[in-house]
Amino acid sequence: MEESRIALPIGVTLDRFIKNNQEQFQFSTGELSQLLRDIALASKVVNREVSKAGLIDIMGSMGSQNMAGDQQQKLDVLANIRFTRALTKGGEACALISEESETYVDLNNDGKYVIAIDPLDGSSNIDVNVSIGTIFSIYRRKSPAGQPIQSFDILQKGAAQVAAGYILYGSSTMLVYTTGHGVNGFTYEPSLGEYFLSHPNMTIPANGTIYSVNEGLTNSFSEGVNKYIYYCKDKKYTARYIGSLVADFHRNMLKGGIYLYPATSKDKNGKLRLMYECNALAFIAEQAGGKASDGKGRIMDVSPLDLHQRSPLFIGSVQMVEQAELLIQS
Ligand code: AHM
Ligand code: MG
Repeated sequence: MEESRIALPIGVTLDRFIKNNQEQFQFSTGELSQLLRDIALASKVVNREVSKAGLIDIMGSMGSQNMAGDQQQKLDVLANIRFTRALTKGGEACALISEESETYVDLNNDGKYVIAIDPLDGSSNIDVNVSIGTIFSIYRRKSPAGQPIQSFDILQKGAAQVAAGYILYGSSTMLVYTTGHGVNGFTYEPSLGEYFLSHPNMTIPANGTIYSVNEGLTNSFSEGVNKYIYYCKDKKYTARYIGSLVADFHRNMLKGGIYLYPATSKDKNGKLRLMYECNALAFIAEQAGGKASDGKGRIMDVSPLDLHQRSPLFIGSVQMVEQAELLIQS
């Protein structure tokens, strides 16, 4: 019988890609490369658990809440453990902050890097078999060594990120990351246990026709935000909203679009976290030629004051984000 699938040529693995591009890093000692490899390894373990979620008893709520008051899912907790362990072993990081942990996790005091992570984003979608993701940011600490100082080493602006990325556990699993030299995407081949370069030099179309927002909240958005939503409807744009930021962002990055989670009358700073969600995706968006704003200005220029600070987010195709800013500020 004739083989109906087209075999792709053996591609570049993530490991080889990281190694080949190591000299692009500002401080190319190999430690940042190792951190990226550790994150990739942990994501393979999480991927295995996510893909078995219907079969083994890891779906559903832990019955506990994280510090932001959200219900923790078992998989949230597991993913947090997997990434924390993977990043502890190598000694490259001095601190880890996570959406699932109240305070920072003290790692190796000689480590040069600080990691911010949302181990499992879109967690309300776990039980219903919808795409979820992991989001991470890597910063270089400012103090030379010793116990990291939260206000100095950890609470850095997004503009200080040295790397950022996400893993999308979807119809296939993808890892997308940047170190400030463009954005590259890798698809996981489960039978080989490897990520392969599948989306080199990713760019976001400058304009698009998709808008992604929780429209059920329009009554609590500002007039300016609603003006932009009416603008999208007038233009007959397509509404697409999964409720998993990574999945919504990834689709819009490939096809052109905008994702918005504005402030609401209840949540004055919106829902998303600056350090775990907004900054990482903002870095990727900008590196792909897109834009990320909090409605007033560039997300990556915001000075964080708190580990779990929230921020409104408008992100995606540059022309769409600029149009949204224009109407919000009018
Ligand atoms: P989480 O980190 O607790 O999963 O929350 C973040 C998620 C995003 O992935 C998603 O875009 C948003 O919350 C959906 O929120 P809502 O249900 O209010 O539309
Ligand atoms: Mg999240």
